[in-house]
Amino acid sequence: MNAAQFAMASLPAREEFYATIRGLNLTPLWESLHTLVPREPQPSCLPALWSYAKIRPYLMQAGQLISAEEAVRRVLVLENPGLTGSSSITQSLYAGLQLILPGEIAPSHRHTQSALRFIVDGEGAYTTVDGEKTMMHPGDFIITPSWRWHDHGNEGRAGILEPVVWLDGLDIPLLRFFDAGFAENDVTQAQRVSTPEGNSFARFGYNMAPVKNVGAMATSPIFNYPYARSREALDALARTEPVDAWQGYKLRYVNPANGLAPMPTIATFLQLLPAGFSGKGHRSTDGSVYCVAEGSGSAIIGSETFAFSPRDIFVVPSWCPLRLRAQNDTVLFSFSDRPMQVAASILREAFLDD
Ligand code: GTQ
Repeated sequence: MNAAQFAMASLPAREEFYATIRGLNLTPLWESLHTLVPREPQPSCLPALWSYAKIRPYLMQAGQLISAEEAVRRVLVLENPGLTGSSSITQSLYAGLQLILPGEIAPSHRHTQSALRFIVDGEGAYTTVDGEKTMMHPGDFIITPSWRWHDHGNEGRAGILEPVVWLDGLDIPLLRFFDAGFAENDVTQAQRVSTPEGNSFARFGYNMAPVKNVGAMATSPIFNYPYARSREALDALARTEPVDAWQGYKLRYVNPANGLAPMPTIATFLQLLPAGFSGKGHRSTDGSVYCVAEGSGSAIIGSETFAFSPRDIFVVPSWCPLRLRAQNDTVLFSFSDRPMQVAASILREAFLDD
């Protein structure tokens, strides 16, 4: 048969054939090849921004409806409008805003999902990871490694008792994809603190490392990267080197034990955009979640423009160009699944001319 004959004869015959083989758990690749192997990424994930000012009243309302103890984690999930029902902000990552009120404890548990916290609002909360406690301050980037016990609490600070809110970022969708999720609850609500606060930072937080008993560490042994220090680094860069036309002054957080990202599945970044910055477009296959630490401006994501203010969160889908503008000095925290893509040698990025 020639091509024309195939086209003429085939349509009903093909449909019948597909129906028949469906019963044998078979499907024809040629009907879906272009979707399965696209010319370039076709994310279901959509550009979106969550205004903190709009969300905060609902978070506080949640605080009146359920306790942290009953909820286990009192979180409003930031669900991507293109991924409804999946509790995902990108195809591979989860994000949510967690609230803990003064006096509350979010009970100890552990899971194979890795978690990051970026502190958004309020003082006086802490997290304890495997018996080491760290206080949270706005802008701090805190890690909960895979399979480590962790509980969170809010005991106030210097007489201040206020709600504390942070952004949670987890690799929940990725572990769901691999069917590799395990979790268990601890026997106690709050762990006994067995390591004095600051011990991990003293060992690894000063460009030095212990000389004894350091094994392989897939996740960073620093579990609180304080904002004050990261901010200082960006400030010094802005004083001492020219600005990058695409990303301003952007640094990645590092696992000092191996030089890689702080977590095996999630990379994190902090960048400073000087007042008046108007960046060129950049795109990469690692869709990213941004949280505004300071300043205001706009994110042009694909063809949509989102004005941002402090504490807002926005998401940039894979391969979607991002252009950043800053009205005043702006600091953005961000995270993505970059380490997974680097490990698989599939990461692509492009710095555009405009
Ligand atoms: O704090 O352990 O937003 O287990 C989702 C799942 C936070 C946590 C989330 C979690 C946590």
